[in-house]
Parts: sequence; structure tokens; C-alpha cells
Amino acid sequence: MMALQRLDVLATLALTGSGFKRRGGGATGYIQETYLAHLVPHPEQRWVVSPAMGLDELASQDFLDLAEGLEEEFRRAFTARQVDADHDRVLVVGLLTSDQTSDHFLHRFEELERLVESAGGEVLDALYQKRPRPHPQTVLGAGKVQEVTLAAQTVGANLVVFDRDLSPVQVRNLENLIGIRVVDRTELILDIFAQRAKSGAGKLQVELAQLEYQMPRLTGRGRAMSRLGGGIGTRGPGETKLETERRAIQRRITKLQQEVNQLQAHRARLRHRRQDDNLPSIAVVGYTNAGKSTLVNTLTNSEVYAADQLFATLDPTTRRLSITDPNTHQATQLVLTDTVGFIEELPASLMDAFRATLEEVTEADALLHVVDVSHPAWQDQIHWVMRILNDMPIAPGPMLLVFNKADRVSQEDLAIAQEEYPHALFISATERLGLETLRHRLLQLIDYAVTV
Ligand SMILES: Nc1nc2c(ncn2[C@@H]2O[C@H](COP(=O)(O)OP(=O)(O)OP(=O)(O)O)[C@@H](O)[C@H]2O)c(=O)[nH]1
Ligand SMILES: [Mg+2]
Repeated sequence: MMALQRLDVLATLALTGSGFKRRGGGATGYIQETYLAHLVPHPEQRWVVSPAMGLDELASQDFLDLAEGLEEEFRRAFTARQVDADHDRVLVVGLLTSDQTSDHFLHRFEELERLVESAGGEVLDALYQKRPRPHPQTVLGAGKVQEVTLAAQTVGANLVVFDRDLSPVQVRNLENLIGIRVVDRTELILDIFAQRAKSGAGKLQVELAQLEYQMPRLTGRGRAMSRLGGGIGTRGPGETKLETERRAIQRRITKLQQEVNQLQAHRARLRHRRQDDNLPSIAVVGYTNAGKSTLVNTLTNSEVYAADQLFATLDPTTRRLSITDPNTHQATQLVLTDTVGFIEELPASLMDAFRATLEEVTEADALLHVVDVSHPAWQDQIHWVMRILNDMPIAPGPMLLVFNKADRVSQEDLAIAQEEYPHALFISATERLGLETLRHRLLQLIDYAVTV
């Protein structure tokens, strides 16, 4: 309340229960004791209340002196915070609408926090509201927006991240009301991709995705919230161009699209050369963080980057794998391609921009779908991966379903998954469990894929 109303100090006067009667009715009391409250720049204890004092004592306070001293303290705390803020200090905000189950909402909300962390931000607080549907102007109701504003002030956040996509108008309204930058889920994901992009091809595709997302939103941002600041949502190869004209950006998009086409053609040639070697190929797909890169590493003894963060992999990498048939002792060579992870509602601009990379999936002879069976929402994750695969322009080949991280789940949970997916394989990439069977099944998969 004090922060919202921007009050320096608040004095309360406690009255005695009985006093004199007013003429015309209404009892009044004598002042018994007084209290003084003010905010302090401390993350947990956000305010202090004085011990009880008499009215004389209250009257003798030097309020100007107190307010100036406090302001000085707040200023110091604020600069200290800014100095060590080499990362964004984030308040995540969600909306639970009536078309969602609360389970689904919570998983998605937790995922949003992980996305923020994967982008290098620090989640200071999380708030959400239940509403039948989003408010057209501000997503949340007026009271909740106020609550977010207050929370942002008290925890010292510099960024609000929403769990859904926002319209330009909603972003502008929210930024004006809350007073700090507001970023939506797609911008957050694009930011992670921008940070991970190391190769020329990766940077090219990320810039295209960012521009395609921002193009229809260019007029939306208020001037006060210039995107040139820095932090989540502002990074990326394209950032300096964002303030330039729409037409220039449209030209840039067209040019990038041509480059992606060339990239696509280049990759196709590479694949053809591999096919000339007659090596069957398997693309490793799955939800982000399922353990795809770890599995590729264990199977091929290589060191593809794997980490406990979302979208650790951006560029596809291809590794050779030799499997010896235990019965015939014959060795089969094949190539495994590690690919970018999928996520619920993978932004459409990313799907479009990453078509050259995603073609590794559709052009492979077969797919190895890795599932993190230790994730509470693994069923949903399978569903999302299948949806994204089905949306691809060319239908991918046959698929082997593999449940990874089996070392992290109980026998009962394994049994449930087994019952639901009787043909799936259970493995642990880190503990090297079930890998022999997996190799064998990969041989069968390849045999099947090249004969159909
Ligand atoms: N306990 C356990 N952890 C695993 C297993 N496999 C992978 N992990 C861990 O899961 C995390 C993610 O692994 P990655 O291999 O980077 O996952 P990914 O599917 O490539 O993820 P993205 O590239 O981000 O889409 C890492 O911290 C791994 O150590 C496993 O079998 N058991
Ligand atoms: Mg990976």
C-alpha cells in the first residue's frame, strides 16, 4: 500500500475505547499511543513499524530528516543492485484461463521459470491470476496489475515475463502501468536462441525468427520503453535494426529468407553426399532437456554440448555410430543427428526460420524420439513433439520411442509408462542402462526404414 501510494511514512493513532460524547451523537476517544511505519530497502523485511510512542514523541519527529535519510538508503540499495545486475531480475506472471487445467498451467508456469533461467535471468517472484479469459487491454485485471507493480518494486525487478504471447497493445499498456519492461513467452524463447546461436547458420535463422516476430509488432512499443536497453528480449543479431523503418526490415527479412533457402540447399547437398556413402541416418528428436545430446554423446563417445538448461542445443550435429550385430557379428555404420529440442507451442516464426535445421528431421531415414520419463508432464511432452512432427511439411520416417532418465523414477512409475507404451524402451543415458538393447533396436529400425 505504502509503495503503491508512494508514501514516505505512515503514522497510526490508536484511540482509547471510551472518551467524550459528541454533541449530536458519535463517540470519540483520546489518543492512547501512536506508531510510525516506513518502508526499508530490504528484500525480505520490506517495512518497519516503530514501538508505541506518545503523541508528543510523534510530534517531535523530524519527518523531513527521516524521509531524506530513507531516500538516501534506497538510492544506495538501488545502485548496489544495478551494479551487480549483470543479469535480468525477473518477475514471472501467469494467467490461468478457464480453457486450461490447473495441472497443465502449473507445469507450463514452472517451465517458464526454467526458460527465464536458461536465458540467464533470475526469477525473484512469481504471480498468477485466475480469469476466464485474458483482459483484452492488460491481460490481467486492474487489481492484479497493481499487485504486479507493487511486487516488481519491492523485489527490485527490472523485467516482467508473461507465460503467454501478448499483443502490441497489451505490452504497451502493461509497460506503462508497471513501469518496467514486459516480455512475452515467444520473445523469451527467441532470446535464448539468440544467445545460443554460434554458427553463421544459427545466427541467420535466429535473426529471421526475431524479425518475423517483431515485424507486426513494430508500432506497438511505446517510445519510453526503447528496446535498445539490453537484457532478455533485446539481444540478438538483429537488435540494432529494430528501431529502423519497417520497410528496411521487410527488405532484410526477404534477404534473410533467401539466405535460409540457400542454406537449405547447401544442407541438402551435404545430406546427398552422406547418402552417397550409403549411410543410413537417424535424427534424435524430443522435448527440450530430454537428454538427446547426452544420449548421442554416450552412444558415440563424443562431446556434444549437453546441459541442464532448456534449448542447450541449437545447431544440429552429426556423429557416426557403428553397431555390431551380436548374432552375425556384422558391423553397421550409421549417422546420428542431434537436433534442437521442441517445446509446447514452439513459436511459429521459429518453425519457419529453422526450416533448414528441421529438415534434418524430415530427411532422416528414421527418428529416435527421446522422452524424459522423470518429468511429471512427460505424456504432454510426447504429445507436443508428435504435434510438431505432424506439422512438418514432409512426413518423417519410422520412429523409435525411448524413455530416458529411467534411473530417476520409481518402479511404479516405470510400470505405468510401460503399460501405456508397451513398445517403448527404457534407458538411462547417464547411467548407461539399456544401451545394448537400444543399439539392437536401432539396427532393426534402420532395416525396417530402408526396406519400406
Ligand atoms: N538422471 C539422468 N539425467 C540425465 C539423463 N540423460 C540426460 N540427463 C541430464 O539431463 C539434462 C539435459 O540433457 P541434454 O542432453 O542437454 O538434453 P537435450 O535433450 O539435448 O536438451 P536440449 O538440447 O536443451 O533440447 C542434463 O543435465 C543431463 O545430464 C539420464 O539418463 N539420467
Ligand atoms: Mg541438446
